[in-house]
Amino acid sequence: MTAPSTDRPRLRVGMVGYAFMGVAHSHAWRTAPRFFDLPLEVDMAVVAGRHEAPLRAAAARLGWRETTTDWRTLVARDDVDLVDICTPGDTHEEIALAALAAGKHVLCEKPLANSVAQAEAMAAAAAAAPGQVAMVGFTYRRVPAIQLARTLVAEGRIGQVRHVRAQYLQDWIADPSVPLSWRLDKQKAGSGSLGDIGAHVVDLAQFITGEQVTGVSAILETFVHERPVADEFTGLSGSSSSSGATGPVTVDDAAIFLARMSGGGLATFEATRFAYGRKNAIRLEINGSAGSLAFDFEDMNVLHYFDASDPAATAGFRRIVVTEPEHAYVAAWWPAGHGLGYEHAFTHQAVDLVRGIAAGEHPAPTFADGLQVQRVLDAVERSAAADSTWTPIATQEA
Ligand code: SOE
Repeated sequence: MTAPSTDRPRLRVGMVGYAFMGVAHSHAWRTAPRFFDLPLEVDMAVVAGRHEAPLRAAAARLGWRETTTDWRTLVARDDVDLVDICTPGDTHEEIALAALAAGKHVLCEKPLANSVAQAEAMAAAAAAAPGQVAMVGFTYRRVPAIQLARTLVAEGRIGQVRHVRAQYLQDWIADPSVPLSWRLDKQKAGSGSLGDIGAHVVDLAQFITGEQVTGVSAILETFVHERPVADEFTGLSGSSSSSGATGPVTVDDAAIFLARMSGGGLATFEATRFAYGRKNAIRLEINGSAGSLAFDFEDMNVLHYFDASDPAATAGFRRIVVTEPEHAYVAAWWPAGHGLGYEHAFTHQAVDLVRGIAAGEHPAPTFADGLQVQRVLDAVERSAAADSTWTPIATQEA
């Protein structure tokens, strides 16, 4: 299952974790060299996980050459150039610091860490290793329609940003009988909907507008406090418990916050996994002084654009199908109109990372970008804990 051999230098990847994100990353590592011209040959060298039998089965299915049940041996190997961290948030800091200390490039799943202190340590370690790339997996940035939205804002096509309306809506735990998983455990995940999916829309709002969130007023809520303990958790929807045992949910089920943007605009954010019928709805609407943009991931190949200078009689939201070869990444794929899916953004992330490493550049989002989002998440939690008190966030140099 390894990519065809070439005389290009190799980038030997070691991945830690092989659940949902590990599967998505594996698909990306395998697919990127087959659709994009890459300056390095990707070698899916080794995958780490705790349990030997499922690890071996996953490695065989996903195309990894070797396995190890100890991530430390993976990080220490001379034949690994990049460590890809696809584990729960409580392990990110330790693995990333070890990988950077061992001279490896790092790709780390989002959110960067479970706390600002951890994210600061990670960003500092990355800054102290300027020859190594350290990137955080805010993957949705690499959806072509999101790239187009950012370009249109940068070109001034909607003018000055007045409003950002950002929602990330899912429903996979709306049913109280869905069992506990690490995503509902504060120790492991850091927070609930806020960090798991709210982090994505904070990143996207900032990425598209080129601005930063400068303050928030927030509410968090946990609707279901006790859930069945899963015998075995097999996926996002989980598997039911037969023992009848229950355990506490220790994270937020929903996060809603008001915010100010650094350009003077106002923003609202909503992140919930209790929105029945919404499976992966990332909805962004941005209203500017000269027009508007709207996006919904559930129709991810489309961007809606309203140009306020159009004659009133014919003005309206233009439905741009973002599948032309002129659009970011699309030329490598299918003819116009054939569309991309969730997995393609992971492939684009791998492509940009490999190209960045070869060019000696630091493709965004860097660990510094991940830290900045972490500061927003932290401000949301502090605000919510203080009856929604307005909580400012210092802007960071872009
Ligand atoms: C679960 O809510 C989840 O898998 C997130 O953790 C991912 O970041 C998102 O892409 C899909 O939903």
